[in-house]
Amino acid sequence: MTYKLDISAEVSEALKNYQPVVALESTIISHGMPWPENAETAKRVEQVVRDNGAVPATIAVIDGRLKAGLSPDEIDVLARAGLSVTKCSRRDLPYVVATGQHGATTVAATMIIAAMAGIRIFATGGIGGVHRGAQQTFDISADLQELAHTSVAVVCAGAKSILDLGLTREYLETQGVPVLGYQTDKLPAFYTRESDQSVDYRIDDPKKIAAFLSAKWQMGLQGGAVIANPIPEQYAMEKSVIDQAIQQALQEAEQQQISGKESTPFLLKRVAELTGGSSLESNIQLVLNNARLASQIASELEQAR
Ligand code: PSU
Ligand code: MN
Repeated sequence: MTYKLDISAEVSEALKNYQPVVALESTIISHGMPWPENAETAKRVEQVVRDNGAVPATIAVIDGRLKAGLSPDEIDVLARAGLSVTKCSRRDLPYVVATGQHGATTVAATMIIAAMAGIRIFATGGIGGVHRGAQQTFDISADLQELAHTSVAVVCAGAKSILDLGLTREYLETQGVPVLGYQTDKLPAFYTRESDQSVDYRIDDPKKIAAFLSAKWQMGLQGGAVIANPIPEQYAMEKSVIDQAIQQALQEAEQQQISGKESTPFLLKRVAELTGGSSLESNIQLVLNNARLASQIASELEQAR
């Protein structure tokens, strides 16, 4: 059998005309937020991309076909089905393709399909990383290896402190993945604007971020980059509140022996439950904020060509 990549008419037209395109992931839809906020957010994010002069390409697997650009109905299918949709990272893609199933793509799998389609900029909430306790569990997200090899830049609000941010930084450094801070010197920690980790380079202007990426890729330095964009001040959460929720979620995960691909969704869900609706609103707002910046960078990258 051979795989099928469906690039939507709108996305394919944009790519043909060298218009900016921003990839968006679907694990955040099926596994990252509850219905109906997940579907509403996915559509709002697409609208923010359009409002900022770029074309959105939400990425997923539908009936075994790779998709770059989903219809509103396809977004609803993934959003309603929620956790019953297979969470797809690099390892899982062949399974959903070969069996003709739906797949909600993680950062890693979204990067793979974006690269196949010719899309270089991707906006999401947070990336996977090295988990706390990875010294024992070896739990390191495949997102980090993908960033090492696949030439797509990921705009995110840093990573949640369910992860070990220091080890995540070390891993990215070893793999040669640059971590850029947009208007910040500190690596953001998703719900909060700062962590105790620094970024590699602070760059305050989307045009200069585009210049960085052009320089990297023109030199043939394959791989991605992390563009860390802090959550807007007014939506940031109190550090003590979020730290407490994360502590408890980690403890429960250990007690219930949650491991493998279940680990991240379990922790995200528990943190959201423990902090009530406020974390969901923060989560939505930071994704919209990342879509805005990604669209600006994608526009600058096309203008620079
Ligand atoms: N972090 C978040 N929200 C998310 C994810 C991570 O704050 O929705 C999702 C992304 O799709 C990411 C995936 O690529 O979890 C990482 O999962 P794992 O750790 O199993 O690789
Ligand atoms: Mn893992």
